[in-house]
Amino acid sequence: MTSLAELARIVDEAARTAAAIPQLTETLPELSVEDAYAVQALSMQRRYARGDRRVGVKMGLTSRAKMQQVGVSEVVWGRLTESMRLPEGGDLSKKRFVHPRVEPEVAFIMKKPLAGDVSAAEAIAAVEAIAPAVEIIDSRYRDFKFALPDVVADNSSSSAFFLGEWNSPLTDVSNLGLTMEVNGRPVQIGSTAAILGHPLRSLTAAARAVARAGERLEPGDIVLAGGATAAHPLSVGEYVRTTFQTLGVVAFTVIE
Ligand code: OOG
Ligand code: MG
Repeated sequence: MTSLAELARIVDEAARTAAAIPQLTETLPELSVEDAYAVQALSMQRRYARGDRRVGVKMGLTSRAKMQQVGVSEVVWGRLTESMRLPEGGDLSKKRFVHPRVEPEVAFIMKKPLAGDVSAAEAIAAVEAIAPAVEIIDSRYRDFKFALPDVVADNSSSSAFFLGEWNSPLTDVSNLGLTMEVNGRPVQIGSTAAILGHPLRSLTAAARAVARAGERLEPGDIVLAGGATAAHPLSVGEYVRTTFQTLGVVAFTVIE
């Protein structure tokens, strides 16, 4: 039986070198979700050992559109690192990724620790600010196809993210319209309500998820709530601009 450490090495190398791999469940159909989270944790330790740093967590598959697009119907989570955060308005180098896609999200930044079973009121009281965000996801599996344990082991496809301006934590984000345009043409239209009915539910889910792994959301941590629409596959030359009602704009350009 392949060790969890060996699986962590495989997914880490695939991400580091942007080289697609077969699904782990092809050869290990019995891989449990619990073991997959252990693989994720081990693979992230390899990244930290190379000098990267955890800056928060991302929630995934928190909207029906996302679940349908990838055929997995469970909420997942992963870790965000410093090197994944890219400057808003800047470039995204496509060659660093296997087959990147972009999706509109909402980001929270924490001012207090949060973990375990918390109410929405407790969660928002721990938030410093809220920003419009886009996540760049990049499954390391061939053809962007995976089962639940595969995607979990692969840090839930996290690969990069852009944040817009920070807004007051009191901003009502329950149902904000958003439009993602590529070279001026709308490719996705939606609402933050698609994220578990309210993005704050994603934050309470994040607090529960990290506690199960023996961790906390820490002051300064960023939490990405999950894509509100299906993700858009990126091509070189695309200028992607996402406008969120009230929250603001996030834009970037895809380069070689
Ligand atoms: C899995 C990660 C999902 C989201 O926001 O729903 C995700 C994937 O679609 O590759 O990041
Ligand atoms: Mg996402």
